[in-house]
Amino acid sequence: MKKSNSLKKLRKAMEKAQNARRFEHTLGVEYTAAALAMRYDCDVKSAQIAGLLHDCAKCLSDEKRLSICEKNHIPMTELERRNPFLLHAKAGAYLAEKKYGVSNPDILNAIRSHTTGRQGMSTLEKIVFIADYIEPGRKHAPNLKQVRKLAFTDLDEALVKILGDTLHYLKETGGDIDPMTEETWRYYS
Ligand code: DGI
Ligand code: FE
Ligand code: FE
Repeated sequence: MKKSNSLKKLRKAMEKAQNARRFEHTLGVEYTAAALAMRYDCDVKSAQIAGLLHDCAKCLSDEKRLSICEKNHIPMTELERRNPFLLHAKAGAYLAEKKYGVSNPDILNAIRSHTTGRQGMSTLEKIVFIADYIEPGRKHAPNLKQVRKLAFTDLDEALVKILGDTLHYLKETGGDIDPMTEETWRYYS
């Protein structure tokens, strides 16, 4: 698969790597990221590649995600070890580079930061983070209608709203909050 990051090949690869529902989500993120890239003068193909690959490690087992990170000396926090689903972002960035032949660091960063965000995100990183949340297949997030409109009006405001709603949801459900999610929210608020 190396060096073969044409969109068609990547779509085929994701169809194989993911279950049907996740693959639908992947396609939704691909074209939503493309639309946001058009709106915000970002490279459209990069947005498509990042959208297609952002969840490439989502359908692996937790053991596999942990072993990818361990073997390749990717630093993990205690919280990530306790919630290895969070590692699908870091492991995904690794696979995007080594297995799917992506070398553009902005695309790799967008995959790596797509769940918690981070300080100083690029426009592409914000686009993928937001597209992940608003793509048409998402149905249950609060304020979805408002956030979808906001995404095409003000990228940073949309980012803050999504992070705020996610933190609120995690507090309500008692989910372990990654300090990175709070840090990103604080940074952009
Ligand atoms: O992989 P997806 O489901 O498409 O989307 P995602 O990678 O953004 O993951 C979404 C989930 O991640 C959602 O249920 C909220 C959760 N999440 C985001 N930040 C944190 C978090 N979960 C925990 N436990 N802690 C966080 O800080
Ligand atoms: Fe994800
Ligand atoms: Fe996703």
